[in-house]
Amino acid sequence: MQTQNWLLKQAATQPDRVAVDDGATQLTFAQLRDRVAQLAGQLDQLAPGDKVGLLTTNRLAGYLAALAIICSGRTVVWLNWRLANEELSRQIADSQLHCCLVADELWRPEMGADFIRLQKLAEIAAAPAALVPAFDSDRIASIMYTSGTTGKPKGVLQTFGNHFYSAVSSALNLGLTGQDEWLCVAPIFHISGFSIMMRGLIYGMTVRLVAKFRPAAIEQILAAEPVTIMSVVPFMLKKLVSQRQASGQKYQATFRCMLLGGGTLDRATLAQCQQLGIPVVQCYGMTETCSQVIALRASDALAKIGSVGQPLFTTRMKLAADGEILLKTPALTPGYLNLPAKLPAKMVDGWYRTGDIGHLDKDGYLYVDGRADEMMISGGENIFPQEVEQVYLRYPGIRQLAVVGQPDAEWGEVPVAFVVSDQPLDQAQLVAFGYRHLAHYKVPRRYLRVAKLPTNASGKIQRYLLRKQL
Ligand code: S0N
Ligand code: MG
Ligand code: MG
Repeated sequence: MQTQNWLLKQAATQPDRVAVDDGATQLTFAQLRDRVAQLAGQLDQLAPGDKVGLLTTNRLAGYLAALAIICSGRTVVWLNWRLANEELSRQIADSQLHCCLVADELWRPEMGADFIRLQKLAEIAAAPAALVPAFDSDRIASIMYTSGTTGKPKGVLQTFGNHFYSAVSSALNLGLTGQDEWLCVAPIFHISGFSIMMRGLIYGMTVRLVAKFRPAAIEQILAAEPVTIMSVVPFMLKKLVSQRQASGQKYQATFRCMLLGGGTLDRATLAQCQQLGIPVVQCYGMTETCSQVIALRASDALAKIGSVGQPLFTTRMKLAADGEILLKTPALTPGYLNLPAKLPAKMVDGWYRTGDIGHLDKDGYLYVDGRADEMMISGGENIFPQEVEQVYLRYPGIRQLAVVGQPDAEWGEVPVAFVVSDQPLDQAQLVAFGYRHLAHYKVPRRYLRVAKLPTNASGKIQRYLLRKQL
């Protein structure tokens, strides 16, 4: 299947509608098309290859660069700017990038010649390029890395078809009006944020781009601007609730949906949202499904508090005997970069095994109860203990360690390490070591020295026993 290039389509049919607004600059779809064509021409001069890395925060320059990459027929490889250098290097090597675009705010002089500062790209003399006229549904639009139980990050392939089905399914659930404006403070390097960009192009909707999550500033936007929908993770919603309680300020009456994903939220905060009239719609999805595939209807939000809802129109869901959530959806990734056997290994009879455990109520609404593996979620970021453990096994004197999640009121969960070591543990040095080699959110907050780790008969660490000790 082919569709007309979504940006060209919107620029032709509603050229004067605002496509993106970062609070300082507003670009209509026609202006966005022209800016993207200009950047695509500059990108062609670099001859960056068919895959281009992008390291950016949610700033307009990064937003434009992403669109220039995909609208020039290339694939954007999203890089999480919170990662440590060696983590980024592994992903860049894995995706065989020749060129990585870097937002000015993240640029560091020690970055090599293949890292092109967006400012430098904008200075290249070039004529605007002709953007690809159509998007093939099977073409890879984007790649996002996720970690896993092997501790090795995998590049999730996302096609234009995946993005299209995802956006249409979301609209069939949440509805779509000509006035919709979606606030995007969720990182665009995650599918929580990038899916908003894609919806913007597919719906012809304004995206209100916000570079940094500051609760008071977000509240100000929701109180003063015609934003109708915002995507949040639990951490963000808790901060916004506290902010609202402190300020007493109300959001615009047109604000109709706080789309909550990326982890579970405690019932007390959900009840506070009810009291404050914040219209929370819980949803469930992942990088592999190009964002939400299961969601509540706004009308069910109160009656089904705590549930993530029912499958969206194009998704089917069932539970395995052990409660694992299984999915069939056209938004499912066609696979992982360079790892052809990986997705088939996660399929059972044509169903995708999510790794999440859940249960259904009598009406068929899904509740997510936990994970089949050891993954934890801190502030919407997934952490696989194996990845952290592999790094710390390089630390002098550490013979064995196990990282487990400790419940945390602010972040949801934070990593804590149980360590078998020849030497006494220096907490500050252990943290400093982690900060050099890992994204900061992956670094254990505490290190507990133990004589040995509990294992079962086959030698596997029994992490649940460690979690009990916390
Ligand atoms: C929560 C965020 C915004 C916190 O970041 P903030 O406040 O900007 O932090 P900084 O000022 O940069 O740093 C301050 C200190 O905090 C540490 N830190 C930052 N983030 C974390 C974290 N997550 N955990 C622990 N610590 C953290 C910093 O390191 C710093 O400390 P020091 O100085 O010591 O380094 C930020 O974390 C954030 O943006 N989180 C959200 C990420 C996200 O969007 N995740 C979702 C991923 N899932 C999906 O994409 C699938 C689901 C989905 O698509 C979806 C999700 C939500 C809503 C809708 C959908 C949908 O389906 O459409
Ligand atoms: Mg506006
Ligand atoms: Mg940091």
